[in-house]
Amino acid sequence: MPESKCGAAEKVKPAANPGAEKPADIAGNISYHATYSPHFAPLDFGPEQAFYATAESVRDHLIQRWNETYLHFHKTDPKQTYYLSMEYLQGRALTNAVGNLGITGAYAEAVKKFGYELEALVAEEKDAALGNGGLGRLASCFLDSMATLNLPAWGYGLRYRYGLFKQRISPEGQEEYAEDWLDKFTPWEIPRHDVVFPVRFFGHVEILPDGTRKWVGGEVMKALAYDVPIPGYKTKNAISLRLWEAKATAEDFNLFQFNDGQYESSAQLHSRAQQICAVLYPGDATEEGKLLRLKQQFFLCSASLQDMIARFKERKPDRASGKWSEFPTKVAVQMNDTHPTLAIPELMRLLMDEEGLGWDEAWDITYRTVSYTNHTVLPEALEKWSQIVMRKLLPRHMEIIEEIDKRFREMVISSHKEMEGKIDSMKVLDSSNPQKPVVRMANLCVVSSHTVNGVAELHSNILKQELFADYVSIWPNKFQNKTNGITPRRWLKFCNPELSEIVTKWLKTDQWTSNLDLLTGLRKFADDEKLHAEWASAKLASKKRLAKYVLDVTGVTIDPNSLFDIQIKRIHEYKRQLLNILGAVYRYKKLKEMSAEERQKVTPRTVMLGGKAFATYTNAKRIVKLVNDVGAVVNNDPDVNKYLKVVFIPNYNVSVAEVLIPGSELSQHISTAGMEASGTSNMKFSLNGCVIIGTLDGANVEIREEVGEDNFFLFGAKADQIAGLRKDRENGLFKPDPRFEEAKQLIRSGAFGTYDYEPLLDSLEGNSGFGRGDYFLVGYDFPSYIDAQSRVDEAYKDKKKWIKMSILNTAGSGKFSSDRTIAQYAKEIWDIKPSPIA
Ligand code: T68
Repeated sequence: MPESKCGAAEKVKPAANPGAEKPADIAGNISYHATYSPHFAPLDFGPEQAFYATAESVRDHLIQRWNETYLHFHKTDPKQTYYLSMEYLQGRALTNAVGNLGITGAYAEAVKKFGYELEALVAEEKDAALGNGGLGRLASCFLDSMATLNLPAWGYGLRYRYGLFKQRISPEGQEEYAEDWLDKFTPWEIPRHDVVFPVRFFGHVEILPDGTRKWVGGEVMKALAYDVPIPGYKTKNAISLRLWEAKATAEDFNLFQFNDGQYESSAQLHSRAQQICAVLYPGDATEEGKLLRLKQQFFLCSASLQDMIARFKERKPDRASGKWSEFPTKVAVQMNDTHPTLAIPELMRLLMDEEGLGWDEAWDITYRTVSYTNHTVLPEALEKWSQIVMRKLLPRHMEIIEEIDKRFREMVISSHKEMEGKIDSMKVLDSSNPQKPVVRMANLCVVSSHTVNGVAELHSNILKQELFADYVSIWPNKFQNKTNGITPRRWLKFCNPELSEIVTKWLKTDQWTSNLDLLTGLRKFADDEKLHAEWASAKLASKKRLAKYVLDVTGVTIDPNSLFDIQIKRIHEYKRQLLNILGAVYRYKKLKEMSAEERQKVTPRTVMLGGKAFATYTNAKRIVKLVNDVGAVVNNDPDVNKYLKVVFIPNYNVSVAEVLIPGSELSQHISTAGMEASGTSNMKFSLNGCVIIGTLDGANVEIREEVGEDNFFLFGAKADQIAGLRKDRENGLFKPDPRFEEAKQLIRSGAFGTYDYEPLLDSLEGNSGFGRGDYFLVGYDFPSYIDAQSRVDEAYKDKKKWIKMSILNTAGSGKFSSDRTIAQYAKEIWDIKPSPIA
């Protein structure tokens, strides 16, 4: 072997049991990759190069397991679930991969031989941020659980060139930049040049002599698969996240035009193909933007369904000649919100037009195959696509949707006469505005899926009682709840090693990592002083790490002995970051009014907020600006900055969350009741021994039940009061609390700068009107929020009490493992069973 940049290079075949591999062999394998899978000059072996070589060495193990799992599923032909999602927020993969494979220690030792700490190499990896927020991260937690539970299940998504934007904070506020996660290369994907499907757009429908219909013409692109192996925890199974990329072919390249100097027109289809996977959520303010999003959605659905059908046939070749009734016994398709709804008409089209089935048979198969998860009840977030755009882009699908709509209406009239009056709101096509007829995607999902689920008890009840109430009388058994969950591996074991060692020590087992209910075993030690001491020291270690991070990224020094109070999530008015910052403004004002002696009795607090505002969501961006402006004043005010700091954490993403959550003591989940479907960061905080201040909304309700009322700071209106409170407000019956007026007044006075906050503050005023009338009830909930915050301050003074609350939060988090959620989906929706490789 030649001498490489990092010593002798020896290719070592990955051991059948990765845990048995010696650090020296691992080091040899890493140097092999540095030499023979080079991405850099041969003499370089800095942290970045070391990261890539290490990741490639880990990838050998992943590929081995992924191959075995693929073959195993191929041979045993189990029923398999396909999770269709436009988003996956995977974050970094290295820690998770070595952790799930059980080889963290050996790899840490191996990289030491090159003078590196594993943590330092881990930090070289860019986050895969192919998602916006909760919905995308949920999909990633689900993949981890599917693999861990040995379920035959895969994820399908898109390989966006640029994922969620990078956020920078300037004096003007948030700025967005393309996040180039593929800038160099990602070691975690396997390009599958053998897995390619055509996907058509535009064109027209032709009627063949036998009366069948066929979609022809238009433009055809190729979907190329990239497989990301997803290892299970302490199991041999590794499943696939299959991401599609759009490509044009050499035939689409006009060499004549190119040689004639017409460079742009020579490669038009290539550039249109590139647009499809260029960015996650391209802006949809323009017609072009809307069309592009619809193309993305269809691209995902069409490629994935063709792939599923190919696999269905491949596993038993005699199926090719028509055992279609078996399809729903072998394939379950879960639609992650309405974004992949086009899977419904696409499956119908493939079965009818490509495979020759009749409507009834195709419909029966489709209905038994697909199910739908709803993640929001906000009316503006319920997708509606223009029928005109849809007919142009997908003419055959539009015909199929029209037929689904027609048959649904006929069914209601013939079998549910009592619901006839409700047809207008239930039907799929809404043509009430003849200028802008639309397809209601959620209605299409409900009508065509065998099961519809919400993501927390409260949310699922709202679906049944409000949003989808009319359908319940037609299909009483179609609606279910599947309370969300999070993977305890990433969100406790790997991100908070100090706390997880303590948990393992006191429970005398590490089995909690795959059986999270075992955490209840901590309850009996909730008053144990030794545990308290260990718990407090683990928390302090995480707080110090967080304080260092904050200093690095913001330049603000924060005191690890102050109460760390965190709110991190997408910036949205319903999530009420504005309530949080108004509370901080009020706290600042009171501190200013106090004497120096009085201040000394105050519980010092560090309020941290982080999150991205959608680029065109002006009020959300104003909130980001306000948080930063308040921070700049408060943090530099020598009278108060020992007692209060306000920090905006820039560019919040999965790896930032992995530093913030372990260091948190109080976290805010303060949405207007009924508006947050579930929330999942609330589960992560609580699991890490952080106490929640929150409304009775989404999964907060269940968290509070599990951890106990005394260990949760509750405030605010309840979901069933909201409509009435809004009505009261419209009738001029709302009397604002003077404290609320004081906070707004201080901002208006210019205490935090001269930026025009009026539109934001104005949204909290008046009794009604567009962008006014305090739709999210910040003013109504403000006094009870401030009171709850005072209870927090008091509780924190009693260290023993606080630690106990913290322990009981962790102890009560067992229910919120995504293993539990996925086991329920597997049994109650998908009807699939674990299939471990031997
Ligand atoms: C979130 N939804 C819910 N949506 O808001 C959250 N929407 O309560 C829940 O915990 C989470 O889903 C998981 O169930 C989203 O994250 C989106 O990101 C989204 C994206 C595009 C269009 C609509």
